[in-house]
Amino acid sequence: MGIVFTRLFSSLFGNKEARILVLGLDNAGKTTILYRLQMGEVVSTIPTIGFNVETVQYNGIKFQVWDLGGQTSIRPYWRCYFPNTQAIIYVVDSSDTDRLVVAKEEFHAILEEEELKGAVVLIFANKQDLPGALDDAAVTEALEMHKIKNRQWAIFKTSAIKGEGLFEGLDWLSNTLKSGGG
Ligand SMILES: Nc1nc2c(ncn2[C@@H]2O[C@H](COP(=O)(O)OP(=O)(O)OP(=O)(O)O)[C@@H](O)[C@H]2O)c(=O)[nH]1
Ligand SMILES: [Mg+2]
Repeated sequence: MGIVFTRLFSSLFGNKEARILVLGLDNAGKTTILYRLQMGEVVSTIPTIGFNVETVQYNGIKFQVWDLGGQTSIRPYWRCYFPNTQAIIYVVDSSDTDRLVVAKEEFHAILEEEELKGAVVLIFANKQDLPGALDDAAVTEALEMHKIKNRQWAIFKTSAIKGEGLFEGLDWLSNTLKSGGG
């Protein structure tokens, strides 16, 4: 089936599919989050060179979740994955205050991309279990979210290690996508 027909067919029968990119600096916790969502477990990770992709069925949506490596040298390859993306999960290490400026710059560069214009944005202020982690309001400010116009977005405090906040975020994402976002 063609992609348009597949989407129509899926949405008619309540089996919506969504392609999600998980982006963020290296060490933010993207891969840990992916496997927490998919398996409900903390896996031990190594830095991702390339990508991991898994399917997560949640709240009537089949999410195809792409977790891309975040190291400086491989960030330029993120754009290869941009086409046909309905949502971005942007993961921030809320305890890595030294690199929040870099995290902000990469984030705004993503939002400038034509191919991601329609994508909704879910931010995970991750590693809330660590001492000194900034809360959601502080991460919102650090990412300069006030500059963002014409975009559906939300931020959630998460701890991938403790399994907190992730499914609350996915609830928001699935409801937003079902009501026509992305
Ligand atoms: N304390 C704490 N550690 C976390 C959390 N999430 C991830 N980590 C740890 O942070 C480290 C990096 O996690 P990854 O999931 O590999 O990070 P990544 O964003 O995939 O990194 P790249 O693949 O290099 O882009 C690992 O040691 C994780 O166990 C969290 O919520 N709290
Ligand atoms: Mg990774």
